Amino acid sequence: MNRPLVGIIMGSASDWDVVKEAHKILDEFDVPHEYRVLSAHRAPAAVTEYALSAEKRGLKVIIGAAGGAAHLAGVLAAQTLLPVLGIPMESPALKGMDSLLSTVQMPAGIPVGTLAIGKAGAKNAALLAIGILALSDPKLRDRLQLYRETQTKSVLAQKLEG
Ligand code: RP5
Repeated sequence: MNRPLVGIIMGSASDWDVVKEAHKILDEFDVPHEYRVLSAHRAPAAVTEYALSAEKRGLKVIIGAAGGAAHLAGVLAAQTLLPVLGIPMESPALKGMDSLLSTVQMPAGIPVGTLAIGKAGAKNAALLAIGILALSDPKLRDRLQLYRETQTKSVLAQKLEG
């Protein structure tokens, strides 16, 4: 098994149904990746250990997914120079607006590349991670191009019943 290039961290196993959309896309592109539950408030020391060791372990991008006062991606980003992408979970109380704002509204100095709330964000986080890796991997870039072309063809082939 190749060393993982992308690390997906989520705040709870209850996020997995959404976050696995990112895992499925990375699988589809054969991008070695790992995924695990680590919480910034329930397991802060483990989040720190993960972030501090990520670059040395060969990771290139980290995806952080959390809901509520979702500071997980920001806490990861604060402790690594790797690019961190954030997926706000759709929380029951505020439909993910809480997660979105607490992920996207990072004060200047520590960026988190925040994607959309929920499954669209999970898919796009994986695609953005692939885009970052593709900058130095021409074969991966070709696959990303093919993915886009296939997507375009499928949109143009859509038929509406009238
Ligand atoms: C966050 O709290 C998690 O990312 C999850 O979205 C939310 C609720 O977690 P559970 O109470 O379902 O474990 O930390």
